[in-house]
Amino acid sequence: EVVPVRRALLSVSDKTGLLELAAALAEAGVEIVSTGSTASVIAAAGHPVTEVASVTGFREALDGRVKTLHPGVHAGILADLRLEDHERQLAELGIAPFELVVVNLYPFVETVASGAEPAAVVEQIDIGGPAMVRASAKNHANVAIVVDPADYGMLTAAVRDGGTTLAQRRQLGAKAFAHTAAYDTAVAAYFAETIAPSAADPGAAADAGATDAAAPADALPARIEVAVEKSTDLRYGENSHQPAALYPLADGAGIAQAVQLNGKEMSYNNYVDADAAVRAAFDHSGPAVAIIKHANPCGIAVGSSIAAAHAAAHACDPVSAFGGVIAANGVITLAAAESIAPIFTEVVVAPGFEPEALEVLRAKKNLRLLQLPEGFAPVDLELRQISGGYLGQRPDRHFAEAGEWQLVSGEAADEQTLADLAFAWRACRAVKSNAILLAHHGASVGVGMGQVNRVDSCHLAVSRGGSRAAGSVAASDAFFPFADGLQVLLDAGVRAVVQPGGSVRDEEVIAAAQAAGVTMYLTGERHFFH
Ligand code: 93A
Repeated sequence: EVVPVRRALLSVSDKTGLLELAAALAEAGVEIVSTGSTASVIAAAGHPVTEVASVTGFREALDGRVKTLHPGVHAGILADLRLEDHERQLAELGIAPFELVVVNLYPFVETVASGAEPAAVVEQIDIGGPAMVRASAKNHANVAIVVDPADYGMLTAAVRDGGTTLAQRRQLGAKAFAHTAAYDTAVAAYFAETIAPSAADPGAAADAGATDAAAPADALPARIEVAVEKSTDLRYGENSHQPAALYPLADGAGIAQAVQLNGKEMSYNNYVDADAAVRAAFDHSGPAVAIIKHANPCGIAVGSSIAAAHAAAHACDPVSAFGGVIAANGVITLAAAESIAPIFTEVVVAPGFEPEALEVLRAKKNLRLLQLPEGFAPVDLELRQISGGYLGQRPDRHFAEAGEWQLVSGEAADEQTLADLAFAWRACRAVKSNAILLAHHGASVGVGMGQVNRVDSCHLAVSRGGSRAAGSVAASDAFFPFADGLQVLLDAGVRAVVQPGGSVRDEEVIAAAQAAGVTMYLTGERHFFH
Protein backbone atom coordinates (compact mmCIF):
# COMPACT_ATOMS: atom_id res chain seq x y z
CA GLU A 1 0.00 0.00 0.00
CA VAL A 2 3.01 2.26 0.42
CA VAL A 3 4.11 3.46 -3.03
CA PRO A 4 7.74 4.58 -3.20
CA VAL A 5 8.22 7.64 -5.41
CA ARG A 6 10.73 7.11 -8.22
CA ARG A 7 9.40 9.44 -10.89
CA ALA A 8 7.38 12.63 -10.45
CA LEU A 9 5.62 14.96 -12.86
CA LEU A 10 5.62 18.62 -11.86
CA SER A 11 3.59 21.24 -13.73
CA VAL A 12 2.62 24.28 -11.71
CA SER A 13 1.47 27.82 -12.44
CA ASP A 14 1.82 28.87 -8.80
CA LYS A 15 5.51 28.31 -8.10
CA THR A 16 5.13 28.73 -4.31
CA GLY A 17 7.34 26.17 -2.54
CA LEU A 18 8.42 24.64 -5.86
CA LEU A 19 12.17 24.91 -5.29
CA GLU A 20 12.04 23.37 -1.82
CA LEU A 21 9.92 20.55 -3.20
CA ALA A 22 12.24 19.96 -6.19
CA ALA A 23 15.27 19.99 -3.89
CA ALA A 24 13.69 17.43 -1.55
CA LEU A 25 12.66 15.18 -4.46
CA ALA A 26 16.12 15.43 -6.07
CA GLU A 27 17.71 14.65 -2.73
CA ALA A 28 15.53 11.54 -2.42
CA GLY A 29 16.69 10.42 -5.88
CA VAL A 30 13.34 11.04 -7.57
CA GLU A 31 13.42 11.70 -11.33
CA ILE A 32 11.60 14.98 -12.02
CA VAL A 33 9.73 15.43 -15.30
CA SER A 34 8.36 18.89 -15.88
CA THR A 35 6.73 21.38 -18.26
CA GLY A 36 8.07 24.65 -19.74
CA SER A 37 8.48 27.30 -17.11
CA THR A 38 8.25 24.85 -14.20
CA ALA A 39 11.23 22.96 -15.68
CA SER A 40 13.14 26.21 -16.25
CA VAL A 41 12.74 27.26 -12.62
CA ILE A 42 13.90 23.86 -11.38
CA ALA A 43 16.84 23.72 -13.80
CA ALA A 44 17.89 27.28 -12.94
CA ALA A 45 18.19 26.21 -9.29
CA GLY A 46 20.59 23.48 -10.41
CA HIS A 47 18.35 20.45 -9.91
CA PRO A 48 18.21 17.73 -12.57
CA VAL A 49 14.97 17.85 -14.56
CA THR A 50 13.63 16.08 -17.66
CA GLU A 51 11.61 18.23 -20.08
CA VAL A 52 8.20 16.69 -20.75
CA ALA A 53 8.89 17.14 -24.48
CA SER A 54 11.67 14.58 -24.30
CA VAL A 55 9.21 12.13 -22.69
CA THR A 56 6.53 12.67 -25.33
CA GLY A 57 8.87 13.22 -28.25
CA PHE A 58 6.55 16.09 -29.08
CA ARG A 59 7.37 19.77 -28.67
CA GLU A 60 4.98 21.90 -26.65
CA ALA A 61 2.59 23.13 -29.35
CA LEU A 62 -0.05 25.78 -30.03
CA ASP A 63 1.38 28.34 -27.58
CA GLY A 64 1.35 25.80 -24.76
CA ARG A 65 -2.21 24.62 -25.34
CA VAL A 66 -0.78 21.14 -25.92
CA LYS A 67 2.04 20.28 -23.53
CA THR A 68 1.15 17.22 -21.53
CA LEU A 69 -1.85 15.95 -23.49
CA HIS A 70 -0.03 12.87 -24.77
CA PRO A 71 -0.18 9.11 -24.10
CA GLY A 72 3.46 9.26 -23.01
CA VAL A 73 2.24 11.29 -20.05
CA HIS A 74 -1.25 9.93 -19.48
CA ALA A 75 -0.42 6.24 -19.80
CA GLY A 76 2.35 6.87 -17.26
CA ILE A 77 -0.25 8.33 -14.88
CA LEU A 78 -3.15 5.97 -15.52
CA ALA A 79 -1.45 2.57 -15.53
CA ASP A 80 -2.71 0.42 -12.69
CA LEU A 81 0.42 -1.45 -11.74
CA ARG A 82 -1.53 -3.86 -9.57
CA LEU A 83 -2.46 -5.41 -12.94
CA GLU A 84 0.23 -7.43 -14.70
CA ASP A 85 -1.31 -6.59 -18.03
CA HIS A 86 -0.96 -2.84 -17.47
CA GLU A 87 2.66 -3.31 -16.48
CA ARG A 88 3.30 -5.38 -19.62
CA GLN A 89 1.59 -2.81 -21.88
CA LEU A 90 3.59 0.08 -20.40
CA ALA A 91 6.81 -1.85 -21.04
CA GLU A 92 5.76 -2.56 -24.62
CA LEU A 93 4.98 1.13 -25.17
CA GLY A 94 8.28 2.12 -23.58
CA ILE A 95 6.49 4.36 -21.09
CA ALA A 96 7.65 4.75 -17.47
CA PRO A 97 5.05 5.20 -14.73
CA PHE A 98 4.67 8.23 -12.45
CA GLU A 99 4.10 7.68 -8.75
CA LEU A 100 3.66 11.38 -8.01
CA VAL A 101 1.97 14.22 -9.90
CA VAL A 102 2.15 17.80 -8.66
CA VAL A 103 -0.06 20.21 -10.58
CA ASN A 104 -1.74 23.49 -9.93
CA LEU A 105 -3.86 25.07 -12.58
CA TYR A 106 -3.79 28.22 -14.70
CA PRO A 107 -5.03 31.10 -12.51
CA PHE A 108 -8.49 31.32 -14.08
CA VAL A 109 -10.34 32.91 -11.15
CA GLU A 110 -7.59 35.46 -10.59
CA THR A 111 -7.60 36.37 -14.29
CA VAL A 112 -11.38 36.95 -14.23
CA ALA A 113 -10.99 39.04 -11.07
CA SER A 114 -8.32 41.17 -12.75
CA GLY A 115 -10.95 42.34 -15.25
CA ALA A 116 -9.15 40.76 -18.23
CA GLU A 117 -10.81 40.61 -21.66
CA PRO A 118 -12.75 37.42 -22.51
CA ALA A 119 -10.07 36.23 -24.96
CA ALA A 120 -7.41 36.45 -22.26
CA VAL A 121 -9.69 34.77 -19.73
CA VAL A 122 -10.48 31.90 -22.10
CA GLU A 123 -6.77 31.33 -22.67
CA GLN A 124 -6.49 30.73 -18.92
CA ILE A 125 -8.82 27.75 -19.00
CA ASP A 126 -6.49 24.92 -18.12
CA ILE A 127 -7.14 21.73 -20.07
CA GLY A 128 -4.02 19.62 -19.65
CA GLY A 129 -3.71 20.40 -15.94
CA PRO A 130 -7.14 19.12 -14.88
CA ALA A 131 -6.67 16.08 -17.15
CA MET A 132 -3.53 15.13 -15.21
CA VAL A 133 -5.13 15.95 -11.87
CA ARG A 134 -8.20 13.82 -12.57
CA ALA A 135 -6.19 10.97 -14.10
CA SER A 136 -3.94 10.86 -11.03
CA ALA A 137 -6.83 11.07 -8.59
CA LYS A 138 -8.61 8.26 -10.44
CA ASN A 139 -5.47 6.15 -10.18
CA HIS A 140 -4.86 6.96 -6.51
CA ALA A 141 -4.09 3.28 -5.94
CA ASN A 142 -0.78 3.98 -7.67
CA VAL A 143 -0.31 7.75 -7.85
CA ALA A 144 -0.23 10.59 -5.34
CA ILE A 145 -1.73 13.83 -6.68
CA VAL A 146 -0.83 17.13 -5.01
CA VAL A 147 -2.69 20.31 -6.02
CA ASP A 148 -1.91 22.54 -3.06
CA PRO A 149 1.54 23.87 -2.06
CA ALA A 150 0.34 23.58 1.54
CA ASP A 151 0.66 19.78 1.13
CA TYR A 152 4.33 19.84 -0.02
CA GLY A 153 5.66 19.44 3.54
CA MET A 154 3.60 16.35 4.22
CA LEU A 155 4.53 15.01 0.78
CA THR A 156 8.30 15.36 1.14
CA ALA A 157 8.11 13.73 4.57
CA ALA A 158 6.26 10.78 3.02
CA VAL A 159 8.77 10.51 0.15
CA ARG A 160 11.64 10.44 2.64
CA ASP A 161 9.85 7.84 4.76
CA GLY A 162 9.72 5.44 1.85
CA GLY A 163 6.60 6.49 -0.04
CA THR A 164 2.99 7.63 0.13
CA THR A 165 0.38 5.54 1.95
CA LEU A 166 -2.95 4.56 0.43
CA ALA A 167 -4.73 6.70 3.04
CA GLN A 168 -2.67 9.72 2.02
CA ARG A 169 -3.30 9.11 -1.68
CA ARG A 170 -7.04 8.78 -1.05
CA GLN A 171 -7.12 12.06 0.86
CA LEU A 172 -5.11 13.81 -1.82
CA GLY A 173 -7.33 12.35 -4.53
CA ALA A 174 -10.48 13.62 -2.83
CA LYS A 175 -8.97 17.07 -2.53
CA ALA A 176 -7.91 16.96 -6.18
CA PHE A 177 -11.38 16.14 -7.49
CA ALA A 178 -12.86 18.89 -5.28
CA HIS A 179 -10.28 21.26 -6.76
CA THR A 180 -11.07 20.50 -10.41
CA ALA A 181 -14.82 20.57 -9.66
CA ALA A 182 -14.52 24.06 -8.15
CA TYR A 183 -12.33 25.14 -11.06
CA ASP A 184 -14.88 23.99 -13.63
CA THR A 185 -17.69 25.59 -11.64
CA ALA A 186 -15.87 28.91 -11.95
CA VAL A 187 -15.39 28.36 -15.69
CA ALA A 188 -19.07 27.44 -16.13
CA ALA A 189 -20.19 30.53 -14.20
CA TYR A 190 -17.99 32.76 -16.36
CA PHE A 191 -19.45 31.25 -19.52
CA ALA A 192 -23.01 31.66 -18.25
CA GLU A 193 -22.43 35.26 -17.21
CA THR A 194 -20.01 36.62 -19.79
CA ILE A 195 -19.41 34.38 -22.78
CA ALA A 196 -22.95 33.11 -23.41
CA PRO A 197 -25.37 35.02 -21.19
CA SER A 198 -28.14 34.73 -23.75
CA ALA A 199 -27.89 30.96 -24.16
CA ALA A 200 -29.70 30.25 -20.90
CA ASP A 201 -31.74 33.45 -20.94
CA PRO A 202 -33.37 33.91 -24.36
CA GLY A 203 -34.96 37.18 -23.21
CA ALA A 204 -31.57 38.84 -22.96
CA ALA A 205 -30.82 38.18 -26.64
CA ALA A 206 -34.20 39.41 -27.82
CA ASP A 207 -33.85 42.58 -25.78
CA ALA A 208 -30.26 43.29 -26.77
CA GLY A 209 -29.92 47.01 -27.38
CA ALA A 210 -33.17 47.91 -25.70
CA THR A 211 -32.97 49.37 -22.22
CA ASP A 212 -35.31 47.97 -19.66
CA ALA A 213 -35.71 50.35 -16.76
CA ALA A 214 -37.02 47.63 -14.44
CA ALA A 215 -34.05 45.29 -14.95
CA PRO A 216 -31.54 45.63 -12.11
CA ALA A 217 -28.02 46.52 -13.25
CA ASP A 218 -26.52 43.67 -11.26
CA ALA A 219 -28.66 40.90 -12.76
CA LEU A 220 -28.30 37.40 -11.41
CA PRO A 221 -26.46 34.70 -13.34
CA ALA A 222 -28.59 32.68 -15.73
CA ARG A 223 -27.21 29.48 -14.30
CA ILE A 224 -25.86 28.54 -10.90
CA GLU A 225 -23.75 25.49 -10.28
CA VAL A 226 -22.73 24.66 -6.79
CA ALA A 227 -20.42 21.71 -6.31
CA VAL A 228 -19.32 21.45 -2.71
CA GLU A 229 -17.60 18.73 -0.75
CA LYS A 230 -18.69 17.87 2.75
CA SER A 231 -15.86 18.91 5.05
CA THR A 232 -17.27 17.50 8.24
CA ASP A 233 -20.33 15.92 9.80
CA LEU A 234 -21.86 18.05 12.53
CA ARG A 235 -23.08 16.48 15.75
CA TYR A 236 -26.64 17.23 14.70
CA GLY A 237 -28.70 19.91 12.99
CA GLU A 238 -31.01 22.48 14.54
CA ASN A 239 -32.27 19.72 16.81
CA SER A 240 -30.67 16.53 18.05
CA HIS A 241 -32.76 14.25 15.82
CA GLN A 242 -31.58 16.00 12.62
CA PRO A 243 -28.33 14.74 11.00
CA ALA A 244 -26.24 17.63 9.63
CA ALA A 245 -22.94 18.47 7.95
CA LEU A 246 -20.84 21.41 6.78
CA TYR A 247 -20.20 22.03 3.05
CA PRO A 248 -17.74 24.90 2.57
CA LEU A 249 -17.20 26.41 -0.88
CA ALA A 250 -13.73 25.62 -2.23
CA ASP A 251 -13.09 29.30 -2.96
CA GLY A 252 -15.11 30.84 -0.10
CA ALA A 253 -13.74 33.23 2.51
CA GLY A 254 -16.46 33.27 5.15
CA ILE A 255 -17.69 31.60 8.29
CA ALA A 256 -17.51 28.17 6.62
CA GLN A 257 -13.75 28.67 6.15
CA ALA A 258 -13.09 30.15 9.61
CA VAL A 259 -10.41 28.42 11.68
CA GLN A 260 -11.40 27.22 15.14
CA LEU A 261 -8.80 28.15 17.74
CA ASN A 262 -10.48 26.79 20.85
CA GLY A 263 -13.54 25.16 22.30
CA LYS A 264 -16.07 22.43 21.68
CA GLU A 265 -16.99 21.34 18.19
CA MET A 266 -19.00 23.94 16.24
CA SER A 267 -22.67 23.04 16.00
CA TYR A 268 -25.13 23.72 13.20
CA ASN A 269 -26.76 26.52 15.21
CA ASN A 270 -23.35 27.95 16.10
CA TYR A 271 -22.60 28.32 12.38
CA VAL A 272 -25.95 29.98 11.69
CA ASP A 273 -25.54 32.42 14.57
CA ALA A 274 -21.87 33.15 13.83
CA ASP A 275 -22.91 34.02 10.30
CA ALA A 276 -25.63 36.38 11.54
CA ALA A 277 -23.15 37.88 14.01
CA VAL A 278 -20.52 38.78 11.42
CA ARG A 279 -23.22 40.10 9.12
CA ALA A 280 -24.22 42.49 11.92
CA ALA A 281 -20.71 43.46 13.05
CA PHE A 282 -19.25 44.06 9.60
CA ASP A 283 -21.92 46.59 8.60
CA HIS A 284 -20.07 49.24 10.62
CA SER A 285 -16.78 50.88 9.80
CA GLY A 286 -15.42 51.69 13.28
CA PRO A 287 -14.79 48.99 15.94
CA ALA A 288 -18.11 47.12 16.24
CA VAL A 289 -19.46 44.12 18.14
CA ALA A 290 -22.69 42.20 17.69
CA ILE A 291 -24.13 39.62 20.08
CA ILE A 292 -26.51 37.13 18.51
CA LYS A 293 -29.08 34.72 19.88
CA HIS A 294 -31.30 32.63 17.60
CA ALA A 295 -30.00 34.57 14.57
CA ASN A 296 -31.10 37.93 16.03
CA PRO A 297 -29.00 40.61 17.69
CA CYS A 298 -29.54 41.15 21.39
CA GLY A 299 -26.94 43.90 21.26
CA ILE A 300 -24.97 45.79 18.62
CA ALA A 301 -22.59 48.64 19.33
CA VAL A 302 -19.73 50.64 17.91
CA GLY A 303 -17.10 52.15 20.19
CA SER A 304 -13.63 53.57 20.51
CA SER A 305 -12.31 49.98 20.76
CA ILE A 306 -13.59 46.42 20.43
CA ALA A 307 -13.63 46.19 24.24
CA ALA A 308 -15.76 49.33 24.54
CA ALA A 309 -18.07 48.14 21.76
CA HIS A 310 -18.51 44.78 23.49
CA ALA A 311 -19.35 46.36 26.83
CA ALA A 312 -21.93 48.61 25.19
CA ALA A 313 -23.44 45.79 23.10
CA HIS A 314 -23.69 43.57 26.18
CA ALA A 315 -25.38 46.30 28.20
CA CYS A 316 -28.24 46.39 25.68
CA ASP A 317 -29.72 43.12 26.93
CA PRO A 318 -27.51 41.20 29.39
CA VAL A 319 -30.23 38.63 30.05
CA SER A 320 -30.47 37.59 26.40
CA ALA A 321 -26.69 37.81 25.84
CA PHE A 322 -26.26 34.76 28.12
CA GLY A 323 -25.11 31.92 25.84
CA GLY A 324 -24.81 34.24 22.86
CA VAL A 325 -22.53 34.33 19.83
CA ILE A 326 -20.27 37.37 19.68
CA ALA A 327 -18.73 38.79 16.51
CA ALA A 328 -16.25 41.66 16.29
CA ASN A 329 -15.16 43.41 13.11
CA GLY A 330 -11.63 43.84 14.47
CA VAL A 331 -8.97 41.93 16.40
CA ILE A 332 -9.97 40.76 19.89
CA THR A 333 -7.62 42.58 22.23
CA LEU A 334 -6.74 41.61 25.78
CA ALA A 335 -9.19 44.24 27.05
CA ALA A 336 -11.95 42.84 24.83
CA ALA A 337 -11.18 39.29 26.00
CA GLU A 338 -11.42 40.43 29.61
CA SER A 339 -14.76 42.07 28.86
CA ILE A 340 -16.06 38.87 27.23
CA ALA A 341 -14.57 36.22 29.53
CA PRO A 342 -16.89 36.62 32.55
CA ILE A 343 -20.00 36.15 30.37
CA PHE A 344 -21.16 32.68 29.37
CA THR A 345 -20.75 32.74 25.59
CA GLU A 346 -21.02 30.01 22.94
CA VAL A 347 -18.78 31.44 20.19
CA VAL A 348 -16.51 34.42 19.65
CA VAL A 349 -15.72 35.14 16.00
CA ALA A 350 -13.31 37.82 14.80
CA PRO A 351 -10.67 38.53 12.15
CA GLY A 352 -7.97 37.86 14.77
CA PHE A 353 -7.08 37.46 18.43
CA GLU A 354 -4.13 39.04 20.24
CA PRO A 355 -2.00 36.28 21.87
CA GLU A 356 -2.82 37.59 25.38
CA ALA A 357 -6.51 37.64 24.48
CA LEU A 358 -6.29 34.02 23.31
CA GLU A 359 -4.70 33.06 26.59
CA VAL A 360 -7.54 34.63 28.58
CA LEU A 361 -10.28 33.10 26.42
CA ARG A 362 -8.65 29.67 26.14
CA ALA A 363 -8.89 29.37 29.90
CA LYS A 364 -12.53 28.61 29.09
CA LYS A 365 -12.21 25.14 27.55
CA ASN A 366 -15.63 25.04 25.91
CA LEU A 367 -15.65 28.55 24.47
CA ARG A 368 -15.45 28.28 20.69
CA LEU A 369 -13.09 30.82 19.13
CA LEU A 370 -13.32 31.30 15.39
CA GLN A 371 -10.82 33.24 13.33
CA LEU A 372 -12.20 34.52 10.04
CA PRO A 373 -10.17 33.77 6.91
CA GLU A 374 -8.01 36.52 5.53
CA GLY A 375 -9.94 38.60 3.02
CA PHE A 376 -13.21 37.68 4.74
CA ALA A 377 -16.00 38.64 2.41
CA PRO A 378 -19.74 38.11 2.63
CA VAL A 379 -21.10 36.15 -0.32
CA ASP A 380 -21.89 38.03 -3.49
CA LEU A 381 -24.90 35.86 -4.26
CA GLU A 382 -27.24 34.73 -1.49
CA LEU A 383 -28.94 31.40 -2.13
CA ARG A 384 -31.82 30.10 -0.09
CA GLN A 385 -33.42 26.74 -0.57
CA ILE A 386 -37.17 26.47 -0.92
CA SER A 387 -39.02 23.26 -1.67
CA GLY A 388 -38.20 22.33 -5.23
CA GLY A 389 -35.50 24.89 -5.86
CA TYR A 390 -33.49 27.89 -4.84
CA LEU A 391 -34.00 31.61 -4.53
CA GLY A 392 -31.03 33.80 -5.31
CA GLN A 393 -30.45 37.46 -4.59
CA ARG A 394 -27.64 39.98 -4.34
CA PRO A 395 -26.82 40.80 -0.72
CA ASP A 396 -28.43 43.85 0.91
CA ARG A 397 -25.32 45.92 1.14
CA HIS A 398 -26.41 49.42 0.20
CA PHE A 399 -27.10 51.97 2.91
CA ALA A 400 -28.65 55.34 2.11
CA GLU A 401 -26.27 57.75 3.85
CA ALA A 402 -27.63 60.42 6.18
CA GLY A 403 -26.88 63.10 3.57
CA GLU A 404 -29.42 61.44 1.24
CA TRP A 405 -32.24 61.29 3.82
CA GLN A 406 -35.25 63.54 3.70
CA LEU A 407 -36.20 65.47 6.84
CA VAL A 408 -40.00 65.33 7.16
CA SER A 409 -40.60 66.28 10.78
CA GLY A 410 -38.97 68.31 13.55
CA GLU A 411 -35.61 69.99 13.56
CA ALA A 412 -32.59 68.74 11.64
CA ALA A 413 -30.67 66.41 13.96
CA ASP A 414 -27.47 67.63 15.60
CA GLU A 415 -24.25 65.75 14.85
CA GLN A 416 -24.50 63.21 17.70
CA THR A 417 -28.16 62.46 16.99
CA LEU A 418 -27.48 62.08 13.29
CA ALA A 419 -24.59 59.70 14.06
CA ASP A 420 -26.92 57.68 16.31
CA LEU A 421 -29.60 57.59 13.62
CA ALA A 422 -27.02 56.45 11.04
CA PHE A 423 -25.83 53.74 13.44
CA ALA A 424 -29.40 52.61 14.15
CA TRP A 425 -30.21 52.52 10.43
CA ARG A 426 -27.23 50.24 9.75
CA ALA A 427 -27.78 48.12 12.86
CA CYS A 428 -31.45 47.41 12.17
CA ARG A 429 -30.51 45.66 8.91
CA ALA A 430 -29.19 42.76 11.00
CA VAL A 431 -32.49 42.38 12.87
CA LYS A 432 -35.13 40.01 11.53
CA SER A 433 -38.22 41.83 10.26
CA ASN A 434 -40.28 43.51 11.49
CA ALA A 435 -37.36 45.33 13.05
CA ILE A 436 -37.38 48.32 15.37
CA LEU A 437 -34.06 49.27 16.93
CA LEU A 438 -33.58 51.92 19.60
CA ALA A 439 -30.08 53.34 19.96
CA HIS A 440 -28.17 55.75 22.12
CA HIS A 441 -24.54 56.84 21.74
CA GLY A 442 -23.62 54.20 19.17
CA ALA A 443 -25.24 51.26 20.94
CA SER A 444 -28.57 49.51 20.63
CA VAL A 445 -30.61 49.93 23.81
CA GLY A 446 -33.79 48.11 22.78
CA VAL A 447 -34.45 45.72 19.90
CA GLY A 448 -37.86 44.61 18.67
CA MET A 449 -37.36 41.73 16.25
CA GLY A 450 -39.20 39.14 14.24
CA GLN A 451 -42.76 40.22 15.03
CA VAL A 452 -45.52 39.82 12.48
CA ASN A 453 -46.74 43.38 12.93
CA ARG A 454 -44.76 46.57 13.47
CA VAL A 455 -46.72 47.69 16.54
CA ASP A 456 -45.57 44.60 18.45
CA SER A 457 -41.95 45.24 17.37
CA CYS A 458 -42.29 48.79 18.73
CA HIS A 459 -43.70 47.51 22.04
CA LEU A 460 -40.89 44.95 22.29
CA ALA A 461 -38.15 47.52 21.55
CA VAL A 462 -39.57 49.92 24.10
CA SER A 463 -39.98 47.28 26.82
CA ARG A 464 -36.44 45.96 26.22
CA GLY A 465 -35.16 49.54 26.32
CA GLY A 466 -36.87 50.21 29.66
CA SER A 467 -35.82 53.54 31.11
CA ARG A 468 -33.34 53.99 28.24
CA ALA A 469 -36.09 54.30 25.62
CA ALA A 470 -36.70 57.92 26.60
CA GLY A 471 -34.20 60.08 24.75
CA SER A 472 -33.09 57.30 22.38
CA VAL A 473 -33.37 57.35 18.59
CA ALA A 474 -35.26 54.69 16.60
CA ALA A 475 -34.81 52.97 13.25
CA SER A 476 -37.52 50.99 11.51
CA ASP A 477 -36.44 48.54 8.77
CA ALA A 478 -39.58 49.31 6.71
CA PHE A 479 -42.26 51.98 6.63
CA PHE A 480 -44.89 52.41 9.34
CA PRO A 481 -48.14 51.29 7.66
CA PHE A 482 -50.13 53.22 10.30
CA ALA A 483 -49.24 55.80 12.93
CA ASP A 484 -49.94 53.31 15.77
CA GLY A 485 -46.47 51.75 15.93
CA LEU A 486 -44.76 55.10 15.77
CA GLN A 487 -47.04 56.35 18.52
CA VAL A 488 -45.71 53.61 20.83
CA LEU A 489 -42.19 54.98 20.25
CA LEU A 490 -43.28 58.60 20.69
CA ASP A 491 -45.09 57.78 23.94
CA ALA A 492 -41.90 56.17 25.24
CA GLY A 493 -39.97 59.38 24.63
CA VAL A 494 -38.00 58.49 21.48
CA ARG A 495 -36.63 61.78 20.16
CA ALA A 496 -35.70 61.01 16.54
CA VAL A 497 -36.76 58.37 14.03
CA VAL A 498 -35.35 57.10 10.74
CA GLN A 499 -37.48 54.94 8.45
CA PRO A 500 -37.86 54.32 4.71
CA GLY A 501 -41.23 56.03 4.15
CA GLY A 502 -43.38 55.03 1.21
CA SER A 503 -46.57 53.99 2.99
CA VAL A 504 -49.91 55.19 1.58
CA ARG A 505 -50.46 56.63 5.06
CA ASP A 506 -47.08 58.43 5.25
CA GLU A 507 -48.96 61.70 5.81
CA GLU A 508 -50.68 60.33 8.91
CA VAL A 509 -47.38 58.92 10.23
CA ILE A 510 -45.46 62.15 9.60
CA ALA A 511 -48.26 64.18 11.22
CA ALA A 512 -47.92 62.08 14.40
CA ALA A 513 -44.16 62.79 14.50
CA GLN A 514 -44.77 66.49 13.91
CA ALA A 515 -47.41 66.63 16.64
CA ALA A 516 -44.83 65.21 19.06
CA GLY A 517 -42.16 67.63 17.78
CA VAL A 518 -39.92 64.66 16.96
CA THR A 519 -37.30 64.62 14.21
CA MET A 520 -38.04 62.13 11.42
CA TYR A 521 -36.00 61.23 8.36
CA LEU A 522 -37.05 59.12 5.39
CA THR A 523 -34.32 57.03 3.72
CA GLY A 524 -36.27 55.93 0.64
CA GLU A 525 -34.92 52.36 1.01
CA ARG A 526 -35.89 49.53 3.28
CA HIS A 527 -33.96 46.65 4.82
CA PHE A 528 -36.21 43.63 5.24
CA PHE A 529 -34.36 40.59 6.56
CA HIS A 530 -36.12 37.24 6.94
O1 93A B 1 -2.72 24.71 -21.99
S1 93A B 1 -2.96 23.52 -21.24
O2 93A B 1 -4.32 23.24 -20.98
N1 93A B 1 -2.37 22.25 -22.03
C1 93A B 1 -1.56 21.32 -21.50
O3 93A B 1 -1.26 20.34 -22.17
C2 93A B 1 -1.05 21.52 -20.16
N2 93A B 1 -0.24 20.77 -19.41
C3 93A B 1 -0.04 21.40 -18.25
N3 93A B 1 -2.20 23.63 -19.85
C4 93A B 1 -1.38 22.67 -19.40
N4 93A B 1 -0.72 22.55 -18.23
C5 93A B 1 -0.73 23.60 -17.19
O4 93A B 1 0.42 24.40 -17.40
C6 93A B 1 -0.61 23.11 -15.78
O5 93A B 1 -1.86 22.85 -15.17
C7 93A B 1 0.10 24.26 -15.08
O6 93A B 1 -0.83 25.19 -14.51
C8 93A B 1 0.84 24.97 -16.18
C9 93A B 1 2.31 24.81 -16.01
O7 93A B 1 2.99 25.22 -17.16
P1 93A B 1 4.48 25.79 -17.06
O8 93A B 1 5.28 24.73 -16.39
O9 93A B 1 4.89 26.08 -18.44
O10 93A B 1 4.38 27.05 -16.21
